[in-house]
Amino acid sequence: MQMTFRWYGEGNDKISLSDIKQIPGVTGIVWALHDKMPGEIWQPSEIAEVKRQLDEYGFNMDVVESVNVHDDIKIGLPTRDKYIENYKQTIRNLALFGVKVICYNFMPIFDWTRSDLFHPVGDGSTALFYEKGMIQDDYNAMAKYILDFTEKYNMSFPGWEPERMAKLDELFKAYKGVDHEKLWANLKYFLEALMPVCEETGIKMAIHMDDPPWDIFGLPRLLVDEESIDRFLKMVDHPCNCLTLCSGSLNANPENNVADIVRKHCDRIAFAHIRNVKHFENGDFSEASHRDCDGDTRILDVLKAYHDCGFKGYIRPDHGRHLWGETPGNVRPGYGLYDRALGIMYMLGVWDMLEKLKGEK
Ligand SMILES: [Mn+2]
Repeated sequence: MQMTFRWYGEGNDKISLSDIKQIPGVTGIVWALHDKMPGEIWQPSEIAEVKRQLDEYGFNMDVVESVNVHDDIKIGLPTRDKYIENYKQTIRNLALFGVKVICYNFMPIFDWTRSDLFHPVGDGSTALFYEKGMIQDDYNAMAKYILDFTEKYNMSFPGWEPERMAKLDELFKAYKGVDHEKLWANLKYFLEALMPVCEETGIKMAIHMDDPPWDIFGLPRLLVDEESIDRFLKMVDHPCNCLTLCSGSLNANPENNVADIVRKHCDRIAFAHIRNVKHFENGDFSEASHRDCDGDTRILDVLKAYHDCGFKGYIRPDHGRHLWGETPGNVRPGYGLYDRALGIMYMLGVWDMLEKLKGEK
């Protein structure tokens, strides 16, 4: 297991590389060129600049999250081939700098979705929250909440580019007719086109689970449970076609047993997101600390499953709560410093103990 930490880049993240360096056990930074629009080629000179910054602190740049997929590819428009060619070129350019894993998602229009970004947890901290009743029919209300927030605090969220969101109605029109089967077919087309370049460069494509793992606003979502993950891996049965297994995304549906999925597909998990989720009876959920008993994801079982499988891939704390003065405007929702650092120490504590017990056997 290789511990990593997501960082939004110089001038785009209040957390510094020097801060991250002080968290024990972190060897790599999960990074991206956040000013790139989906479909644009990432240029070697731009990647080189990030590499220079990370080298200064001895961090590797093995994992990119995300290279976003252009809507034309997801919709399956004739123009998709041009964007797929661009994606291939980005893969080749990233390989020049030693990148090993590209995390991406294939969610139509919206990326992760929440109804409250700073919901009180009850102990003075706040966390991302999903109120089921609020995310039903009116996509404009939800999008307005997120976009007003980004505008007020002068932030941009990956997958929530204002340029795209300004054309929401148009996007919904373009996705009309893209049902589950069509979206599966478009995902297959995309991956089959990429696999030869992945093979040539050794880069793994690691799809992120859909968050939350069910259809929203009438839009189909694919990577939602064990069955759909099985289907995905079989559909393009190639060692470079991998998963970013996000425990929090999957466990937003309490029926999903994340540890079972880890054991079943460990060799195809390139990147592990560890996050804990607390469920409420009405279907709402809140994100929680990484400690097993603070949520319902069974973090200990998940970590044990990775350990039992001899997991060699990358892992990171996913979202964290906002603590100790982290408030709207001075922290990226879900991506504060403190709770993610605490999460790392919790995970490393569990892992070190599992290693020790293995050694004593
Ligand atoms: Mn995740």
